[in-house]
Amino acid sequence: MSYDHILVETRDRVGLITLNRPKALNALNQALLREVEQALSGFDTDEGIGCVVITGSEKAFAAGADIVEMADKTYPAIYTEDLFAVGDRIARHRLPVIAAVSGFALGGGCELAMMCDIILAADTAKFGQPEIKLGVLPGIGGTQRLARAIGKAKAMELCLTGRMMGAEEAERAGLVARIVPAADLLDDALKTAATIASMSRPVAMLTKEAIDRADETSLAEGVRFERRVFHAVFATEDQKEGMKAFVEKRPASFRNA
Ligand code: CO8
Repeated sequence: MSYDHILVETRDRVGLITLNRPKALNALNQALLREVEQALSGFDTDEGIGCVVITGSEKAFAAGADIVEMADKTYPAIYTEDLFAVGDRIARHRLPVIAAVSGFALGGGCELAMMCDIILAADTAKFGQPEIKLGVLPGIGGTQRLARAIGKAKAMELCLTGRMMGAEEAERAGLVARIVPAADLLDDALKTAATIASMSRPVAMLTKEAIDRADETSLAEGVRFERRVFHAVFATEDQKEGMKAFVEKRPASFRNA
């Protein structure tokens, strides 16, 4: 598969997607988002891959949806083509995905990072939903995911003023898992991804699915779902291997079975 707007590589059991429109600060046009979706689908169906990293450039993870591409669109046109429905498909992938964010993650860029399961931020990262300054609002899940990640008050303030927040504020607010010096960002993300990829692939996918339930359902339903999944993993060889390895004081060797 060849791509025009992203670079796709594998590093051992990790899939790496690099957004690659440097002249437009990785602005997310439709073609780029479709390519990200295709690359994620390829990794999801590749048993050899256990985790994916999405990253951008030093200056920008992505500075938003492509404003030039959107500017002249009409309501009937974007309604009919269901502009940005591709975001729903990106968020539905089953492998764990890490966003390694350096520089700007604005608008659709912040939304793409929030579609991922873990955000690692360089100390240079800047997050924001500045759509209101363009006379629009977030449209790829930003109002919902940001409010869930950092709470209503802060999400309101960011979306209504369009101000950016730096990495430290984003970590304090709960948007970011960890801050890393910019020069170490990719290495750290790949190492974290390799750790995840060394676990049982189906159990990692089930863990992601269970945590995602927290956003979608009541506590009682979520806990019930988690318990069913927990019971179910006792049907896997990987549970037997993981627990046996602990008892035998050796590292586990999972077979994804
Ligand atoms: N779209 C298109 N091109 C962009 C974008 C963008 N989002 N961001 C930057 N660029 C381009 C610039 O136009 C410029 O191109 P050129 O060199 O040809 O003039 C190039 O990238 C470099 O940008 P700057 O010169 O502006 O770089 P600076 O370092 O001065 O500034 C900023 C960096 C602050 C990031 C600035 O570029 C900026 O404010 N960008 C726009 C940020 C923004 O508003 N993002 C939100 C976009 S809207 C969105 O994401 C909505 C999604 C939901 C829609 C759902 C509909 C259903």
